[in-house]
Amino acid sequence: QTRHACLVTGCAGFVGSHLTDSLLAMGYPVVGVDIRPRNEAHNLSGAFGNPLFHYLERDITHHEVLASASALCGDIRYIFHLAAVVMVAFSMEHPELTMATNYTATKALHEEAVQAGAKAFLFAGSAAEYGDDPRLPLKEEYATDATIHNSPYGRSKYLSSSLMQNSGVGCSLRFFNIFGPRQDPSSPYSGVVSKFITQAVDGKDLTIFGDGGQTRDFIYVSDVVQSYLIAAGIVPAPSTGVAAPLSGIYNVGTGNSISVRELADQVVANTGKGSNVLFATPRAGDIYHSRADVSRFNSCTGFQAVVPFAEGLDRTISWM
Ligand code: UD2
Repeated sequence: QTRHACLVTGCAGFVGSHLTDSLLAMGYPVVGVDIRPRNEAHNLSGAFGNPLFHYLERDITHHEVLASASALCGDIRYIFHLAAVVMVAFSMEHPELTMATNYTATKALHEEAVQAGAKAFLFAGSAAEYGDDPRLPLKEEYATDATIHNSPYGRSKYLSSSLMQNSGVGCSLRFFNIFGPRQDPSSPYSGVVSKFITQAVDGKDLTIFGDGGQTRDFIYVSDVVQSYLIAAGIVPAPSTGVAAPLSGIYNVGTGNSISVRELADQVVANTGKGSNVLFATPRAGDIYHSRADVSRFNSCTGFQAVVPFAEGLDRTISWM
């Protein structure tokens, strides 16, 4: 069976590299686009040895990304668009760059994809599109222009998701807090799971911003990859057995949440180095509770996250 080629933008990142590896393992040719030079794309060490993989070092805001990618391996039918400014704090200081990267470039790539008659276009949406909406669990329709005042990041993701919805072509998966191996722990704004694990493995103290009662819906990266494959129509939906690309907006989370305090305690217990858990002032703009209503994606496809939180944590700790 012929496998159509895929484009993965942001392929050298945390989620993009896992998605790339899975597509290659299933025999799909992949053109990976990323702004990182090849020698800094450490997450792709497996992919680089694969003859099905083509790497294109490219800023996503440059023109005709799809045309350049197609020149490397012919007709591209599946587009996974993950390249983005990913840090909320950075977006506050660079609102224009954030909009250009996360919205304008998405619009341009989407237009190219529509013209080329692509089979599936998957956009990486975000829980940030809900701002600090206190209504839990968060339903897709809650995100509106009024919810996205928090950050240029949230605004740019919201506008791109709306583009998927309003054009009738393309799908936005709104991810909640993703964690797992390859998540970069090195910046002050890195995900809390990767930060806590690195600190605990090094025997350092963990710092909770606020009282630790804040909760998040943490989803393990392999579940996220599976959600992509189902939404693209590469893998059949568990409930129907039919493989077909989706359009519209879907939350992707577990539907459960745990507190940052519980997370810190579990990490310390599982790493066994006796780190202390300290408390500091809350982070500016932090939201308190976040949890996905996962019923829309679940009722369309039967998708459910399958990796229990504790197991995801163990796998991530083993990887460090
Ligand atoms: C996540 C996303 C972000 C955006 C946002 C939308 C990640 C890494 N970031 O931000 O891109 O989509 O959701 O709402 O997934 N914390 C500590 N100590 C630390 C680090 C963090 O207590 O050393 C707390 C932090 O104050 C927050 C919680 O842990 O209450 C989660 O922080 P995060 O940066 O992992 O993710 P979040 O939800 O702020």
